[in-house]
Amino acid sequence: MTRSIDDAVDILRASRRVVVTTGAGMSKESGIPTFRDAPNALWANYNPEDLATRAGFRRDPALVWRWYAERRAMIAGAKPHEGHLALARWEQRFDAFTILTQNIDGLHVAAGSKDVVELHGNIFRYKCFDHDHPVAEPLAGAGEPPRCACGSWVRPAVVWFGESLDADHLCAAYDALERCNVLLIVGTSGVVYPAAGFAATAKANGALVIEINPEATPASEIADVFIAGGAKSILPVLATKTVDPIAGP
Ligand code: BV8
Repeated sequence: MTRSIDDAVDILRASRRVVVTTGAGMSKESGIPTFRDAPNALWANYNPEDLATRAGFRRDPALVWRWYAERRAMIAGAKPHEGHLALARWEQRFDAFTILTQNIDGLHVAAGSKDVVELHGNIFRYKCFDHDHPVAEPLAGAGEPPRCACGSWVRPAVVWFGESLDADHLCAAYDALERCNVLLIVGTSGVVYPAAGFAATAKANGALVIEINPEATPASEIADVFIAGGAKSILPVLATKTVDPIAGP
């Protein structure tokens, strides 16, 4: 692993424009279960297609509302770890440093990162199910799920399967991927699109790809460097070893 860390540091030192894409593995060491890692994986007891979809919500709005309320309560107690903080510190040492996260927990922003695209929304934001009306935080006990002023349901402002991502977010993501010298992929199983396609997009644009994950994923096949490890321990090491590229080596 030391060799791969040194290889990654060499690439980062020579880079000025960085994109980092993160998945649930980035937040695992903040105490938030991932979707697939047993035993307390989020999807161990639920099928995502039953819950994280419009049809699933229509079928049983109270169940989906409660599933998100349980996750929100757990996430509310989570704090950014040293890996999130390392990314926030690292940001100002490059010409561009964009985080494209699939996570809805808000931990990158909480850690102080400024250029964050929450591709799949944020569990602490709400909207109207039928018309996307913005909805302030519903009053506790306001029924499950509460109602929008227009009479429709209130839902979490997250992107469900089968829903398109926000056009501005996609535009920002592909613009950053087109211009970056390096894509850092942290803590994602690389299954859910369009985020799962970012590695191929970056490679096609001439960027180098570094992946940090305890296990190999489909992206590992095209990554230039694979670091087998956890986000909390690896990211601070990379950040410390990467001297300020603006000032040169
Ligand atoms: C869309 C929010 C247009 C809600 C989520 C192309 C091909 C095939 C299918 C599609 C395609 N394009 C679109 C689709 C359909 C679908 C899709 O991708 N389906 C999959 C199942 C095949 N995509 C969509 O619907 C997207 N919309 O593209 O619109 C469209 C629509 C329909 C058809 C065509 C086009 C919207 C997807 C967004 C869904 N919303 N979340 C909520 O959270 O409740 S997805 C959710 O699951 C997450 O956000 C994340 O994206 C995904 C989970 O993946 P990971 O984050 O990677 O987590 P996972 O548990 O899987 O892995 C954790 C990893 O961490 C592991 O690798 C583990 O080894 C590692 N790890 C563990 N510990 C650590 C660690 N890493 C580092 N450190 C550690 N300590």
